Amino acid sequence: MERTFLMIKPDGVQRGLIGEIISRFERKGLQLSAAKFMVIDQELAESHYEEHKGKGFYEPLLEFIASGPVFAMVWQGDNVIALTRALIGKTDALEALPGTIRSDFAVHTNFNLIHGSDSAANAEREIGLYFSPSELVNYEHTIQRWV
Ligand code: IDP
Ligand code: MG
Repeated sequence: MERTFLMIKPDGVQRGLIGEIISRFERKGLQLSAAKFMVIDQELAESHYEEHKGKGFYEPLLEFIASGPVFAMVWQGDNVIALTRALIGKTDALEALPGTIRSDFAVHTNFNLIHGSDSAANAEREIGLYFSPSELVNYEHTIQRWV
């Protein structure tokens, strides 16, 4: 069982896509472990995206990600990191495969709707930035044996 951090960005919230996006993970058979509707401050934005510091899109990205509410989540399931990255699609909307979230709804790379952890190490780091251990809900997800 693996965990990942997923976050609907300010553009996804403003476009009314929270339900649409979450339903894709639910239908896949993944298990929701935590969720929080919040506005990111500058310090959290910098920590989240520290790997991109110095890149051309870094400063606009920080401004964008803190520009309005986001919907932060933890999901779990077998291979959940790779599975959710596949459902999300490539970073550039032009390269995202049809049927993925970014292909279906995004036009520009800087408004690509959702963040998803790209490795187990980053997932644990990002979960820790947004959630305390007590906010992760442990429960039996009865469909797991059918997926
Ligand atoms: P990812 O979200 O698919 O993991 P990363 O390479 O980690 O993509 O980039 C983080 C975020 O930075 C992207 O989701 C996107 O919002 C933004 N970004 C990345 N590359 C570009 C770019 O070339 N132009 C504008 N924004 C970018
Ligand atoms: Mg990334």
